[in-house]
Amino acid sequence: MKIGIVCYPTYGGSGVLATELGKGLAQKGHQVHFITYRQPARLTHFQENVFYHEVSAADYPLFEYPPYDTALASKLVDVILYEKLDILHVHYAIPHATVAYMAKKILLTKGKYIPVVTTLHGTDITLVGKNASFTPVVEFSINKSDGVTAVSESLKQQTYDSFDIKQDIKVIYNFIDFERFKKSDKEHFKKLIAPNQEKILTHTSNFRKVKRVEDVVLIFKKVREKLPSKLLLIGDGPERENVERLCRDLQLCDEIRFLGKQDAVEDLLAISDLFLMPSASESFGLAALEAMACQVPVISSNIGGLPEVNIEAQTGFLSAVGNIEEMSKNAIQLLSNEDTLNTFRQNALKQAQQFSLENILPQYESYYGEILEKEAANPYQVNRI
Ligand code: GMT
Repeated sequence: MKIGIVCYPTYGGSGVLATELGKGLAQKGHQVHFITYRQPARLTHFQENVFYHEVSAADYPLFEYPPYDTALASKLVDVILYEKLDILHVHYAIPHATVAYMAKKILLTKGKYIPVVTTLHGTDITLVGKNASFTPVVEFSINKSDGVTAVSESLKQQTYDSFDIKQDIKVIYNFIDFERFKKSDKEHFKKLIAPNQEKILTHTSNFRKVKRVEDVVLIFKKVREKLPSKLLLIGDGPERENVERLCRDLQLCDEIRFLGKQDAVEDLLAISDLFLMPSASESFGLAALEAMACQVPVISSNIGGLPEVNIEAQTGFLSAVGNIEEMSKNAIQLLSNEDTLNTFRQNALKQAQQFSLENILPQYESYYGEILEKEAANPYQVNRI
């Protein structure tokens, strides 16, 4: 198949997932064309069957906001026609599903039909989509997609609850590449961070408010009162300054390392004992899955899709958003008993294996097949209007 992929090229979960999906499909012999405004963060090396097309929105003094949507639609029309793509898969509804619809309509006037699959990732529904000013556009664009997937049952339900959706939404979970995310021996590295065998707690995110990174620090403070430990904060974003200030106020700066955006997250997970994800909203929690694949148990909130990933009292513990007391109690209990910790490590790996690339990728392939067959059976009726 010749597949076009549109996503945010940043370090966010949706961009990571879309890029890994494209790379996986290319490895299986499909031709994959990424159409984004910047080279996706995880598309760093040359790979057979992978192509990249950059969208550049014109910058002209008249435009207060560069017209990205128009530029993307034009690029889609051009690439889909020239490369003769079979299907377009857009990640994140806003504005990608809307722009895809526009490109589809333009292409019809040129005698080309392109089916569009939209994958909902979370904040496009839970935060942005629910902003009343976006609702009509998001709802329309989802309904006009030829196929719609969501990354968890919880997100699927939230989408039905928030919008008037006429489409069947198929749940295809996020996945993990075990070639990359696996426990490896990084003892030398561990000694640098935790010279006295302190426990290592880790958090990865884009430091947006929704991630509640301050809770991570407060949980760590309580853990540290009972157990010698260190905290690794990976990633960067708008809340970083506040979090740094909190660390200073609590006099924890010597115990906490701000590592910024890291490419080799797996090396840091390899030396971690516990992963913290106290988010206020999380449609799936790809970062938690990455940790589990590296045999790191998870203390998380029980929100959104997290209970579908992190299993209570098996792979970690889940608490109500903001329940720092309970999260730290569970963390201390888990870290205090080496046998229990090892059992949780094994459980985390086993649970993560259900979300392997090998299990999930064929689900996307057969979904594309279904959409294309539907179109072939009914060429003039399927969603062309
Ligand atoms: O978490 C973020 O802020 C990034 C966001 C994105 O769209 O890039 O992540 C969302 O998509 C990920 C991949 O499907 C999910 O694993 C995250 O749970 C989801 N984030 C939220 O729902 C807050």
